[in-house]
Amino acid sequence: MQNFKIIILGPGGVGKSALTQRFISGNFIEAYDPTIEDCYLKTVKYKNKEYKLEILDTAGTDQFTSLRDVYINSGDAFVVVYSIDSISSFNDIQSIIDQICTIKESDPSPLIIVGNKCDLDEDREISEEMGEMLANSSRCSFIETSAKLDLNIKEIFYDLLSQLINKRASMTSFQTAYEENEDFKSVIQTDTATPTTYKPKDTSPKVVESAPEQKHRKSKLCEDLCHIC
Ligand SMILES: Nc1nc2c(ncn2[C@@H]2O[C@H](COP(=O)(O)OP(=O)(O)O)[C@@H](O)[C@H]2O)c(=O)[nH]1
Ligand SMILES: [Mg+2]
Repeated sequence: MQNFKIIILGPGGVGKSALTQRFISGNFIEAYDPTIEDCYLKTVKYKNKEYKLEILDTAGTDQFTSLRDVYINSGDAFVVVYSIDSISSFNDIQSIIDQICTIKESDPSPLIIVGNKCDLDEDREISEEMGEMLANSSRCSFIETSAKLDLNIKEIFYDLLSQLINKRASMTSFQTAYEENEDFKSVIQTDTATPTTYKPKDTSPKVVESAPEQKHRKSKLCEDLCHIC
């Protein structure tokens, strides 16, 4: 079974833990604990194949930002979250995206920008168009979500999963072609996964809930960083 590590990044209080919990357990957390930093495992079914997702919910508070390099290095895909009712959270995510680009050598994909708390429309400070523009300029996907209303949460992970599968497949076909024919290197065009902008709708494939794996588990990364878990 293929295994992918997804890192959830963003400033404190935007709903990273709430959307992670919503995806893992289906529950919404009202309480705010800025220090929570956990790894979760979930097996999902996508196009008749099973994949294991390791999801790292980072704390995102200022004193921990130096750890971001470590997380980004270890990640296969990234969810960068702001809150639609907070312009400062939107401004803060640009530096996170820049950091991912630097570490991943200008190719941040697969990455999805998430505008969470879209249920708070009356307090909205960031329009959907602003989120889309940032995603277009960063060449990544974009989605607005509500962890509270369970809106578009699965779509975050299925967007990344489809990009991850495409990326790994194109890398494998490139590798095979390269091994078979040296000249192929100069002509091959790799398929890059297409970033997507979502409108709310629920067409996601079924999630296979694998009971023992849903429990919090200390990953290798967690073990390395266990002083903060
Ligand atoms: N209205 C609303 N509140 C949310 C939503 N997601 C999270 N929250 C609340 O925002 C606060 C911070 O959420 P949390 O997940 O702990 O933020 P984190 O620091 O980014 O992990 C908590 O009180 C959550 O209940 C949402 O979609 N809508
Ligand atoms: Mg949190």
